[in-house]
Amino acid sequence: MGVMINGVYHIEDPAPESYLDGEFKRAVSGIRAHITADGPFTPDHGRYHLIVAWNCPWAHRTLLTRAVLGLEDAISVSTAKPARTNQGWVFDESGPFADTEFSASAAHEIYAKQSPGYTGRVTVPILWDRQSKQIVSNESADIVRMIAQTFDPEQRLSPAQLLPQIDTWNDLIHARINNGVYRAGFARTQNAYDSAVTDLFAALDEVEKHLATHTTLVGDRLTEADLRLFPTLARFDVAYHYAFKCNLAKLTDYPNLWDYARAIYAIEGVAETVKFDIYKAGYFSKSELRNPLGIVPKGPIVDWSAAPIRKID
Ligand SMILES: N[C@@H](CCC(=O)N[C@@H](CS)C(=O)NCC(=O)O)C(=O)O
Repeated sequence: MGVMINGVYHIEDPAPESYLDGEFKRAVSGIRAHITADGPFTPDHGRYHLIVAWNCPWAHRTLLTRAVLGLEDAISVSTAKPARTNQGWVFDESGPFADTEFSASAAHEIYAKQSPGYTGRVTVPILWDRQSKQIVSNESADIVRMIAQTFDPEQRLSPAQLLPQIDTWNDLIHARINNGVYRAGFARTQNAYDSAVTDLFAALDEVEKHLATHTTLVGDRLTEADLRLFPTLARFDVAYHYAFKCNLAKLTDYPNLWDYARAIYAIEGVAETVKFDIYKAGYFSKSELRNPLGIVPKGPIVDWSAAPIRKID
């Protein structure tokens, strides 16, 4: 996997051990500035540009936030191709996978614009500030919260009184579900896989139980916590169930989670952020470890537009 060191992209991480274990990791703080009312990054329409990939679940939560708050015209987007190459996330010269902001051919070119030189992974999403010509943040959790809190005067997705509950759910969802599917799919030993998959499905059982008596995760209304769970649910049956061996059950086997997922899908703007074929193209792209022939399965056939019982708005 590629890595950026002092602003220069390296196809292979030259020090993967130290990157994982110590010094190199310490140097990688990520880019975590914040948009605030007082600035220097103020919530101005037309000022920011998001770089995403449709298949990336972390990017998906930022797209969902933008969509449900109706900020499509306020924050522009470039979308990388679903399959990464040795250049990492790459773009076409034109068409839906072109970078409309910089005409970049790879996301690392955007990180290279950061000064002082960036050291760390070349991940999406990236939130770029046109005014100061730098990346504000490459941390999706921060991007979601800063958009929800500063671009929406009513703070509908993260109201102050619900933040403690939202954060409790966010922690569970992040560790055991969003990241849980990756811990299962990327496990290199049977033990690591067994423990990840057991914990993932225990967490899904907890959410299923909660949704039997609640419309959503917090306050019977749509919050940031729902937008952080939804990307994993949307990818579950088409990708994680097969590609990541998360196969103790499908999303469609959980009556409450499945109804809840369709109710979120039915919210205005959400369906436009969901691209099942691209999830398949991404998660089943050629990989020596997981899918050496790069064959993409045809199914499953799932009817996301079936009317849900609950209504979320
Ligand atoms: N903490 C980051 C993680 C983002 C992330 O890991 N994105 C993946 C794609 S789904 C990526 O770009 N990985 C490339 C790499 O690690 O080299 C966030 O939530 O924004």
